[in-house]
Amino acid sequence: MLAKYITTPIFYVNDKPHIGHAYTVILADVLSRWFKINNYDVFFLTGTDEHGNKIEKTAREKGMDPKDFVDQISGLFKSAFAKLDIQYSRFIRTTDKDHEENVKRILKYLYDKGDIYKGTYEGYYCLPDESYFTESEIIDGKCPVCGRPVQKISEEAYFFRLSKYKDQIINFLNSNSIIPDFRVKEQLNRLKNGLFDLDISRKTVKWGIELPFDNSHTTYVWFDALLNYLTAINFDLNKYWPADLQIIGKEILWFHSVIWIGILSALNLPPPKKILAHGFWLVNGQKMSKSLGNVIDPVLWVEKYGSDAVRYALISEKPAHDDGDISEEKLISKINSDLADELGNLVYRVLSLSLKSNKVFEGDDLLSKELDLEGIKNDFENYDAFSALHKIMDFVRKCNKFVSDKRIWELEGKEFDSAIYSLLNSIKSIGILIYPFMPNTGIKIIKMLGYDESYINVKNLAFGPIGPVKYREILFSKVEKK
Ligand code: ME8
Repeated sequence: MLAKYITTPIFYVNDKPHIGHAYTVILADVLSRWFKINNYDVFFLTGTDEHGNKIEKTAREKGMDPKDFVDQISGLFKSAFAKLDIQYSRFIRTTDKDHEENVKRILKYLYDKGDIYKGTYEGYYCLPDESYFTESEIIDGKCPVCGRPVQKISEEAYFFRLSKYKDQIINFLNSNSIIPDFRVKEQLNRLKNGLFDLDISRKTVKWGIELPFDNSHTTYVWFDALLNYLTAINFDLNKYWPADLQIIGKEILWFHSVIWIGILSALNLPPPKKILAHGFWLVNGQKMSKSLGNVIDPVLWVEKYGSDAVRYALISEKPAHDDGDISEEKLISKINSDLADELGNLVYRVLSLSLKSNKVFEGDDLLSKELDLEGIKNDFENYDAFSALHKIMDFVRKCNKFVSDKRIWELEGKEFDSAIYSLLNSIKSIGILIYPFMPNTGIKIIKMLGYDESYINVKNLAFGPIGPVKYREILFSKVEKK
């Protein structure tokens, strides 16, 4: 069985998950499920990033012990992901024992190899972003990423010889491995300012993994965090590394396309095959923030509209690499038009007609040519879930048009049979193809047609005798707009 290793970033546990976090894991889940129904052995990793100053500070502010605090918030991520039907292989936490051991083992290896050395760190630190900047990077004394004030600091620290691996990093950046490719230039431009060794330890932070060779320091949270991708597959590195796809948001591409590649090179490991840097969700054109009170909680949406609708709305709204706007109105209009009027309606009308005769349908294939299966497969190979979903929905629309144009409810005999044969097979294909996006809907469709869940596999897409239909149900009801 061919293996596929797909990862998401591990999320900071300073607050509960919002719709942006939900999007990343949904995208990873959609792609993972596609490869699963193509008979790949998929390892899908997600989890939480739990060390560092910011988290320790947030915990203290809440009067909590950091460990109790991270347990609580990590639990919220886990339960949100369960509600969103995220079928991960492992939910890793950087406080997991095996991860802490792995980080120490790797640090020791790099230290013994001479790739980690002691020096003095001088620079500027942005606490909310857990990021360090040089004098030339900060803008008017503010963080170049978030615009908040930075602190000047000078302290003893251990450094990772990132500069030693510049060639490998540049090779990676030029290797066609980043989606979308226009982001490569941004990283190469930033590299022109020089590539400095990375300070990877903190004396001042207590909530972190101690360095195995100097216990007065803890490991810088990003160095600790990136290694999660290896901890999770330590049991079979040969099989799963290099990762096939590492999905991240565009704001952390530097960490993944430069620092991470440097660390991997030092470990003599190849870089990931692809990194997909997706864009950001805005709400009415604005960044989500607590102070604006516009943070969308995915769990509330799932409770109101179901996880399939939320998954559908996010994936269909924009190509992954773009920024986009999301709102409850948009979600509702997608439920009403795409899911109730198009998909739900197609399944309900065709199955209602089929149920009138309790038989196996055979006949001429009048519809499979309308399905761009090659295009869909190709989109998935390019990790373009947005484009694949639109092709599937185009097919749904074509099937509805076929029903109306042919007035199939008026057909009889062989003509009726061929129409129903074609439509039931099309609906079967739609059930299988829509499953990665909307697993509950895919399963419902397949069950109505008389198959069980294990039938959901790309090898079962071919048209053939079909029926009798078991039952029919309404997949999506319209939601009234307030
Ligand atoms: O950066 N729109 O964690 P994080 C879309 N722990 N996606 C969004 C988003 C938005 N508005 N906001 C966040 C970290 N995301 C580190 C990662 S990996 C070794 C360590 C998503 O909790 C997006 O995927 O800040 C982004 O990369 C991730 O959440 C950052 O989550």
